[in-house]
Amino acid sequence: TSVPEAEELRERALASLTTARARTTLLTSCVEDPDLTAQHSPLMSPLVWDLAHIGNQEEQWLLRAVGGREAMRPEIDGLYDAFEHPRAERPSLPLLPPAEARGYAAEVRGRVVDLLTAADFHGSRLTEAGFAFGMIAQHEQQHDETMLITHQLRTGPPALTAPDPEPVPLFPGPAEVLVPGGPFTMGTSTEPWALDNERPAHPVDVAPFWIDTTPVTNAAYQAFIDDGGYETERWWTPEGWAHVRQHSLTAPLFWRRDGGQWLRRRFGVTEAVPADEPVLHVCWYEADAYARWAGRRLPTEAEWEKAARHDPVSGRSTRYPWGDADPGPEHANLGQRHLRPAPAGSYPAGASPLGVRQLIGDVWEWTSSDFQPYPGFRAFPYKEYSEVFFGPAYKVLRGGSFAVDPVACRGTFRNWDHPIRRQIFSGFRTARSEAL
Ligand code: AVJ
Ligand code: FE
Repeated sequence: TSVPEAEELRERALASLTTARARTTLLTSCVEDPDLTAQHSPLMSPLVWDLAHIGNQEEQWLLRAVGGREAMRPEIDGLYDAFEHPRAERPSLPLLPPAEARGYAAEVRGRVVDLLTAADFHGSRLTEAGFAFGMIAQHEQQHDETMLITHQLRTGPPALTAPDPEPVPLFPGPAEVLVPGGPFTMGTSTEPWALDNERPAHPVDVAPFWIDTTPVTNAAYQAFIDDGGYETERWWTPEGWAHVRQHSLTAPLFWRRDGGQWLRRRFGVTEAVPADEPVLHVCWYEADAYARWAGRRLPTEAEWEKAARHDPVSGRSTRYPWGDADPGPEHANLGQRHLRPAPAGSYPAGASPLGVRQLIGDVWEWTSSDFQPYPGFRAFPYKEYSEVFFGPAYKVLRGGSFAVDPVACRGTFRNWDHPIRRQIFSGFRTARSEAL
């Protein structure tokens, strides 16, 4: 490594870790300690668990695996192992109290910063191009999104505020575009901080299809509700129908009907459901049923990525819909700058070459695909990040939400969850096959 290159990697690693920690600090200092140790939903950990888990993962990977240091507090590893204790169980564990959890995470970080000054970015596959540091920055940001979900589930007065996205001119359309058929490169072998499940790059042949130019809006989704969508069995898969019946689902999570209108609770504030915003907090079953009602379907994961990355002029797959430049505020609603998605049709500068908007940011988009490894997949650096989740129990989500930081967002980035999940910042867009 030349000196300037190593210096650049060091700065990028430090900046990414610092940005993540500022967000973690915000999310764990905007409420009083009892709100950190309480469980706001059985689906979520107490916030104080995420905080110490962030520190513990950083200690295990950066101080121990990269730095070769001894464990600081080996007795706590088990408490913060996500596989040892399901979320519902975590409040009853002898967790570090808030002040200790903060102190532990800060102590780990201080030692990581020391280690970074002498880091060798070509020492091993783990440190190549600063991968381990990037992985840990992404891990912290992913838990920050998880903590933001916990904040949304928490009841009581608002703890967080952020400016709303700028109002935008009405999106002129078209409502859908045709993505030409043919092969494209899916996944990556060159993006230095891409995680194991995004690798390797491989060709995928995709038949021509049409895809929505924006995510499905609340207004469009409300038309499905008003048309009796939740009461009509034929729009649902058998599992989806059983699920909506059993749980009496009638609308997205956090929606409530008040006389003639729909209201929703959003980070402690109740508001009228905004018509032009992408629908949020729907599960895969709801997204799939809506698409069938609309005479359409969810895109496959490969279709989504082709729409997001394939440049029809060069034939190359770009890092993002707008090209290879890192995301800026003009491209996408990312990084918790806002506490909501921007209206459908926002961010013209972030559009793909074919004019598909908001593929990155705003809402995670459900795809029709199960979470599966790419051909040639190798678990790295640990099986519990991706490999143990491969299979039909999880559906892939793409594109990232307003709560995703740019460090954890790429055209290749893959998220996954159970098809019943809707506390996550999930929405969708629809597609249809080109009639041949
Ligand atoms: C990729 C978002 C599904 O939160 O369960 C965090 C990320 N993995 N710690 C999750 C993750 C380990 C993961 N998701
Ligand atoms: Fe984790």
